[in-house]
Amino acid sequence: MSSAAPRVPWAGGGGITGALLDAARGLFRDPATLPPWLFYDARGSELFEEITRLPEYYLTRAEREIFETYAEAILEAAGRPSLIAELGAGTAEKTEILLRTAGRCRYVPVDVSEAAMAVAVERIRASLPEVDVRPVVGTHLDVVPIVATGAWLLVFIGSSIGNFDDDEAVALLSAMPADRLLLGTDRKKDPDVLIRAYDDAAGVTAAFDLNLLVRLNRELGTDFALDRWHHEARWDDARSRIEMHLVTSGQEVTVPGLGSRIFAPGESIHTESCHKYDREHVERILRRSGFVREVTFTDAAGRFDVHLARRAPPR
Ligand code: AVI
Repeated sequence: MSSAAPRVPWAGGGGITGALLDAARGLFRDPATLPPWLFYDARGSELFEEITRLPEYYLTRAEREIFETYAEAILEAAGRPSLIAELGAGTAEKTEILLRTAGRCRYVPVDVSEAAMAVAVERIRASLPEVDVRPVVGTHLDVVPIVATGAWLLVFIGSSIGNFDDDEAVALLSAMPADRLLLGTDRKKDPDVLIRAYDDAAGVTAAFDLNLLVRLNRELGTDFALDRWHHEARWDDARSRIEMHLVTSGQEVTVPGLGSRIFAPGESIHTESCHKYDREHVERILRRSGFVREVTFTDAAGRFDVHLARRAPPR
């Protein structure tokens, strides 16, 4: 790896097949990796929706509680923005709570999943006709040319920032010309609670993880034998993150156009990192990205935070 400026992994470019092939190059690294944006084909988006309803996956419920309790206070703190853009909007169910309170405004949701976005756009247009919805199917950085510099609120919730390491998170947030930022982060907590949230009893997260291989077999012609791979969630305390891995009992895998790799028994593909934060960690990322935290909203059980930050004045 070069020591060049950190890449923003969801920057995309080159069309979906080119992006998939590029992503598959990670299979030849040590350790092997695949990027988390690959999860969200139509089936992956459905499985993610199921994850958000699992008893073990508290994140979505905790964040929704924050929106239901504090929507008015959040908008007040954000200066009642007339333009709200959201990265990785998905089905935008939590943001809809904010939009309902906001009233007349423009909403620019951005997501790689066209299916999830279609659901969100149809629902919000039907229930909130005063909101002017302008969807963008694309990667995070595709929002930049759409919104003007200045008075807008960037919404980045669901602990999606957690998929990035700190340098990547800073590169992404620094590229956003918003003057206000609403950032949802999951708190560091008992590792057993975290492991269960990412390895649920019903096996939905396992199916979500394994769907990556189904997708690569279908769209790139790889030959992953699904019965030779299983899902694992691991807690890395030093990095303060859950890592999702697909672990093999051993297989030689061929990626058409790129070659073959022998995976020994016990080797894994690292498919996702989900960082967990304390207040200082969030403030450090915000400061490095040119924002200052103004106020933090937390659910009653103290599991999840939503921070409202403002662009720091130039020094
Ligand atoms: C979207 N993202 C922030 C979720 C998370 O919690 O890191 C994705 C996820 N992966 C497994 N379960 C949920």
